[in-house]
Amino acid sequence: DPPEIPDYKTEFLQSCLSANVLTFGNFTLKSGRVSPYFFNAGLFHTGSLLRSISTAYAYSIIDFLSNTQSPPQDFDVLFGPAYKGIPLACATVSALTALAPARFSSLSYSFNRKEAKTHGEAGSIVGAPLRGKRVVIIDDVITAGTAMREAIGIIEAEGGVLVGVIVALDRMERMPGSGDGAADRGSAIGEIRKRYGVPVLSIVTLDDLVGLLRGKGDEGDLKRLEGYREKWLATD
Ligand code: OMP
Repeated sequence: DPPEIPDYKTEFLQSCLSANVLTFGNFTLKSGRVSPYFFNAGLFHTGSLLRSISTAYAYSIIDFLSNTQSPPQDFDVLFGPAYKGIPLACATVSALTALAPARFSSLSYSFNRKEAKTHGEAGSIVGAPLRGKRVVIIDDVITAGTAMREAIGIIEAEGGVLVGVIVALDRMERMPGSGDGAADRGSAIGEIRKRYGVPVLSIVTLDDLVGLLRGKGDEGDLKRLEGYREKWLATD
């Protein structure tokens, strides 16, 4: 039997706020957008925070697999793009195996080197080889989708078969280069779903964060968050 699913979304958001993984201020993003909040997964560096984030990823995957209408999609490798995806992939494979050993005990992880090696074992992948394997990518955040498209390119070049994507936070933003035209308002996540035909999961979304902050958080932070959301929110 699959394990019972606790309220992992709220628990996860609360641990993000208390560890300052989610912070409020003025942040220039990779896409050039200036955001009133930032999610820094690199701060999940203590043993208990690593357990907390990897357990939340694991519950999201198990939750999806036990609720999906389509036949549950098994996968062979959890791929964590360098650098931030590496500890996430390792810890989440371990968490999945602890929560559902029968299902996940032969699940592997792997990650890419940023620079290809020229000596010793060749190649740019460390961990399970990807050729012919069903691969799920694990990463921290999707904003405009650039980092994710790069990771998908690596999987394809290595001969892996992409079957899913999971991130901790879906910022629910539209893709880069978006003007104000209705056709340009698609989400980064929606584009990946359509183009590759795979599920894209997130532990939490910007909506979950806004929901938690309403009534609890700082009024000013909440206002800025809602304003930013209004400006960059995707329509699908
Ligand atoms: P995109 O490539 O635009 O989807 O941005 C995702 C990447 O931006 C993540 O992998 C992070 O490196 C970084 N990022 C964060 O870590 N946290 C945020 O809240 C926002 C970003 C970002 O720059 O958009």
